[in-house]
Amino acid sequence: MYRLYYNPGAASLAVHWMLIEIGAPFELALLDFEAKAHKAPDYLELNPGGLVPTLIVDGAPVTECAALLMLLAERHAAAGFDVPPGHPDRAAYLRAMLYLANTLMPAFRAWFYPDEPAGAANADAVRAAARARIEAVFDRLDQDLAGPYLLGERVTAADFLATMLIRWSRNMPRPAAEWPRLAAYLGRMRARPALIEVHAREGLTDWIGG
Ligand SMILES: N[C@@H](CCC(=O)N[C@@H](CS)C(=O)NCC(=O)O)C(=O)O
Repeated sequence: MYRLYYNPGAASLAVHWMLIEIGAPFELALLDFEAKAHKAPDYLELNPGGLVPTLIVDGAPVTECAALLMLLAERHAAAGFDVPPGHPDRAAYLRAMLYLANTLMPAFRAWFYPDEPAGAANADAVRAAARARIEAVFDRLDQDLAGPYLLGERVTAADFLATMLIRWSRNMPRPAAEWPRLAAYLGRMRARPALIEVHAREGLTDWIGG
């Protein structure tokens, strides 16, 4: 039984979504960000950065959204989301996961927490730079889309990460859906029943329900 520490719509969403897709038994632990539950000592023992997600796997905490997606895909390979060593798409898979985690995720961090890098006085400049970086990634994803899904004909762990990150652009000046191939891609991903289900379970009503 897995246990997922989450906050609605946060970086835990992709993990929650994959847990539903693979049909693994899990329980949820909601962290109230307003109450700073993610900075409480008992949670910091699990996740010293005070971030979500944390997934308890075989009794031990594992952090980092991208790592968790790859781990779950590998542990539940029958669900078909893994790209194992030796597979022809392996290099593209590793590249996609690390590119999204290293490039797009930190840019969103800067967009949503613009005071962090250089204080409130520089928040506008940080946001502008973050927006430019995010839009440059969307240019590239739009160009690189290898088929109906990120790596081609089938959904992999990379699609969970990409879709969650893309969702975060929904209220930005240029949401990802303004890129034509990304819009078609999102149409396919957003039709997945488990993505609709995770929105319902996390009480999210925009983007999918709205
Ligand atoms: N690199 C981490 C980033 C996680 C992250 O930034 N989570 C955000 C929510 S999307 C968070 O916990 N924010 C609360 C905070 O920073 O206090 C991961 O991929 O798991």
